[in-house]
Amino acid sequence: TGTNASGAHHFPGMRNDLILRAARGQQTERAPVWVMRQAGRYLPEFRKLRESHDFFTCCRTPSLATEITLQPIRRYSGLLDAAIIFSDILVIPQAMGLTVEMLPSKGPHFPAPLETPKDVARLHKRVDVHKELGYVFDAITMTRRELAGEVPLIGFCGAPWTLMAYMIEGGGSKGFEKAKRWLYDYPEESKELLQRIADVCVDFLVGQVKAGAQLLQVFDSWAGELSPAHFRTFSLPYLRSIASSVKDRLACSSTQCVPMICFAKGALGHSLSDVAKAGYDVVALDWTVEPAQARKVVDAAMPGSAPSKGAGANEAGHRVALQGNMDPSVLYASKEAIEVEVEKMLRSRKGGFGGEGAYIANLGHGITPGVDPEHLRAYLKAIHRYSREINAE
Ligand code: 1CP
Repeated sequence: TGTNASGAHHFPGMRNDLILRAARGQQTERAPVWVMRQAGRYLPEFRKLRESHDFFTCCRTPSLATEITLQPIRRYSGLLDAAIIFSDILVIPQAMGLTVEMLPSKGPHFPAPLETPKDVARLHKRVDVHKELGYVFDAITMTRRELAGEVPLIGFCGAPWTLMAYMIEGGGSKGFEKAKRWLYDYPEESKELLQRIADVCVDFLVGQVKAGAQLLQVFDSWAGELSPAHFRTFSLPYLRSIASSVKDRLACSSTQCVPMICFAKGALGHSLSDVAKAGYDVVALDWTVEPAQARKVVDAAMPGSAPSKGAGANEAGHRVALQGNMDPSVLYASKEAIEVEVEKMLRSRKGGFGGEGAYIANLGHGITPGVDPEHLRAYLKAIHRYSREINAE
């Protein structure tokens, strides 16, 4: 049947668990690597499939979502250390009752975004994630089976602030003025909305783990649009409560706890130490942060530097791991330049990420549509080569 007596799935054993060990703060023989947006538009096989299927149809059809998730794993066979389930952060606003379309070459579009707090009444009072987002859970379970233990599977969701920003702007935006105006004009109503989104995030992430996700990432892609004070008021508390609620809920249901990654893009210049203390196992860094500096700040931030736990330990008792952080634009440069940048990231004179453990290699944001897939291959190979070299020194 594929499920055991307690209703949990059983999947083939893992043949590569590097990323799970690194996420739990351990030293690994080389740095595991995956890339945000690795399943997507830069891949010709994805674009081909999209010619005959609408974007959200791909998300809602488990066999298509599984196929797209596996495309980069197949193409870069042996080079990627994780798969990320093909979906989008905007499935939560849909589940809450808003219509979201994906317009060709324009991106996400909400025909009727939230204009004033009165519009919040249009959202469903209670969201049953099994009913609204069960297709994501089915895609995760199917993908875990197909992966057959080759690499772990990452589940994800958007963070409350980033999702609220889309729900009010009605799509992508340069300055997020409408959403930021809410924070000044309607702070209490904003907090209520953020809390409602956070509650759905928790149910959704817990459901993903029960379906087979082995690692979770929360994407606060537009955290950097907020002032430091607004980040602390309107983003950080919800990031924190998502981590603690997901961990509590998974412990109660005795599903094994999975490591969680927090990506608060653009907010780490002012809030890295707060994010390090937010209850996540891994802090994802964008490219504006210096690797060695980040390691120092994160280790210093943790109250768990008690000798039993060691520097940088979190509630789970292990060192907070880092993920990142090459500028995705480097992938437009020559393969030689890519190798140079990878080596710098892992081993610079100022100290890189290499050799330290508790580290997952990635870009500082998603790979962009115009990148030559062979340049991504050069990046992945360089990570393997330099991190092995540095670890052996
Ligand atoms: O036409 C198409 O095929 C649409 C392209 C596309 C793809 C491939 C979109 C539209 N979303 C996705 C998939 C996607 N989105 C994944 C899949 C797994 C992966 O390979 O990583 C993930 C994790 C996301 C998450 C996502 N969606 C984020 C957070 C990550 C990030 O890059 O910051 C955000 C901000 C979105 C919104 C979104 N969806 C799609 C676009 C073009 C956008 C951004 C629009 C904007 O600029 O605001």
